[in-house]
Amino acid sequence: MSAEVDKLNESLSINDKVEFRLGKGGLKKIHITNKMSDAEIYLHGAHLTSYKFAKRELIWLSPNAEFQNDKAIRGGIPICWPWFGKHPQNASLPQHGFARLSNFEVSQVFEDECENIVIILSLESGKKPLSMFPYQFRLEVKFVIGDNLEISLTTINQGNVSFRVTEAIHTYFQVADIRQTVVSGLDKVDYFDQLEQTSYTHAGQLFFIEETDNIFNSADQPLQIVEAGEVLSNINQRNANSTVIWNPWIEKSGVFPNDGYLNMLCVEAANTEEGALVQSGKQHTIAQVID
Ligand code: TA6
Repeated sequence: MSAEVDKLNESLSINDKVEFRLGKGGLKKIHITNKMSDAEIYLHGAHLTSYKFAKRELIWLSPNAEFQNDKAIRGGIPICWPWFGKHPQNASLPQHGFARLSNFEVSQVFEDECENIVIILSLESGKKPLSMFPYQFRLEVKFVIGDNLEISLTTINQGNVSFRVTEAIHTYFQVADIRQTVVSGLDKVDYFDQLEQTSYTHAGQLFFIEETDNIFNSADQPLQIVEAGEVLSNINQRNANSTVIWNPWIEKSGVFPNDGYLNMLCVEAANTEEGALVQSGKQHTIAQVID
């Protein structure tokens, strides 16, 4: 495995800025250091596990996260694709799709004109059983790492028939105490409460006193995570019909450590329900930008 890491470093590393390393569980990862930010991305799942701006960590990763080829990493930024949640027809298929369980190839690594580091990881249909998703596709996950973090998923339809995907950039934000945290930008926005299976219209800021699993209709409006009066993150999304907000609270926090639910909040750019249509020969991109 370290020979593979050496090979990646020979062809794609950038001096003092981008280095391939052997990460936890022997999985390959990319370490990025920029002027103001540092990040870490595993090729398994194209999964970002850390983004620090001015040394402050913005992303929550479970201290109990498992790093194995056949498991999704808990925390960080899982990529849910080509379906979000349960598969609509076949419940035996993995929740949130197979991207977060797949090993991605490194397509491009470069520094752009604004000194951002750009990493593009890809996954192609040839590597996946047709029974999972019977279409010819290429998925590109692009990370632009600089004074903010931009993540985009581009679904490219390489076949002769159109298909739909549902998807999410399932970001786990780090907070000190979820009970002191609010999300603003959702006033008067309709949402579907997944726990009650009922639709509502939200009013004011969103605060957290219990398990929350809501799918908000999105007009790609800007959002903010604010804790005890301090803005922790500004979040913008593009081409997403939904924003999913999730905290499992105590009983459902599963592999989280004790009280881990207090330190995290998922705010996800997503295409849920009918998802996104990708016509033959065309592509679709969803993005989330965090600063
Ligand atoms: O995005 C919210 C959600 O779909 C929740 O319903 C919850 O199940 C969560 O994702 C985590 O899913 P996971 O498969 O990673 O345990």
